[in-house]
Amino acid sequence: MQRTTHRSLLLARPVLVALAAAVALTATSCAKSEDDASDGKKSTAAADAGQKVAKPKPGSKTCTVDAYGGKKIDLKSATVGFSQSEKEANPFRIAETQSIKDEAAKRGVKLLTANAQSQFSKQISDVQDLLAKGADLLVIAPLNSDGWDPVLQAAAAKQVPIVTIDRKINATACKDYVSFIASDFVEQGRRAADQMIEATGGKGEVAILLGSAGNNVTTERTKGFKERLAEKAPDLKVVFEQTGDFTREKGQQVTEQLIQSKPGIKGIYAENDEMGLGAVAALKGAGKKAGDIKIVTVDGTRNAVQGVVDGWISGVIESNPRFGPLAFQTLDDFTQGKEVPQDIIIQDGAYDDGNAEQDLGKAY
Ligand code: GZL
Repeated sequence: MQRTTHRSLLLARPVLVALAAAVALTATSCAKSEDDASDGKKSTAAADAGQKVAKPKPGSKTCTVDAYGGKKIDLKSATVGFSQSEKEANPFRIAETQSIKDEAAKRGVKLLTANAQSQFSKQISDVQDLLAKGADLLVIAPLNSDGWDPVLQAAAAKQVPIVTIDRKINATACKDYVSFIASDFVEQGRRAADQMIEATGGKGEVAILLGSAGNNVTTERTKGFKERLAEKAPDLKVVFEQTGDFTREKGQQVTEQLIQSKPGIKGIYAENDEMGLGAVAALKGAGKKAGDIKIVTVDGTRNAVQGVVDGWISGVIESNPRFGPLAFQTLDDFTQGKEVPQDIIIQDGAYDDGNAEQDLGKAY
């Protein structure tokens, strides 16, 4: 897709120190940090109550408004449009939207929001509406990774820069969108496998409740999980995989089928907390006791972390939804002409029986 490049700026290339500043994110930390968790040590002390810092993905290229073909604007006088993908029944989405709203309010930036209610066709029309309403900049939390061309063309025609958060769109950075800010979903899968190996002793049969199809989160969380099992616990076999569409209802339905068809299943990896909580409901309904089947989930919602405290869930890998500060910092730096990373990784914590109780209040 061609973009007219308006070289409206003679930019001194900002030094990389501006880049480092652009990705500093201060947020209330909630669980043991990725570094602690990666060595597999149980967290005994409270998680670092300090800061969580996002970082440019190793090897990330940068983008400037000049290279992108945008125009320099003052964020304070701009209108930002935010497109949320899924209905806000899922605490991940509630927290994600709230983070965007809080940061806009903190910065005094006018914000327009839309929610696609988990319907991709609606998300496309939502973004078209945001452009029609005069959004100067867009932050998009995509439902799917493909099918974005109409939006990219419409935004480019109006020279409206896009920052994508959370899930990836299959397009070109610093051309179709400025930056992509997200968790490392493959690493989340690896860390979930570590917790599953610990919970099950590394032997037996496990099931995966897959996320919804058509996005990178599901494929990458599955990839990381399977890679780690093969690497560290080849006797822990995945014998069942079925999507629960990232919803609690479907997660419960699929788990009810699972325990009928695989009565010897030892563990369930749910690719998000909502499905994991659905699995807990199914096990309770089948008369199982807490811990009979080990459950590991991803997100870090309050109910799932309570499930760790109650013994129904063995571990939760956080998927940090607090994109607000980082998304607006990226927009601010970009519109001022600074270099911004094309790929930014937000740091995630984790919960297990070593820290869930003391850190419960920090889950979302
Ligand atoms: C992950 C996000 C996922 C959450 C789910 O960043 O895309 O979508 O893990 C949500 O809870 O449905």
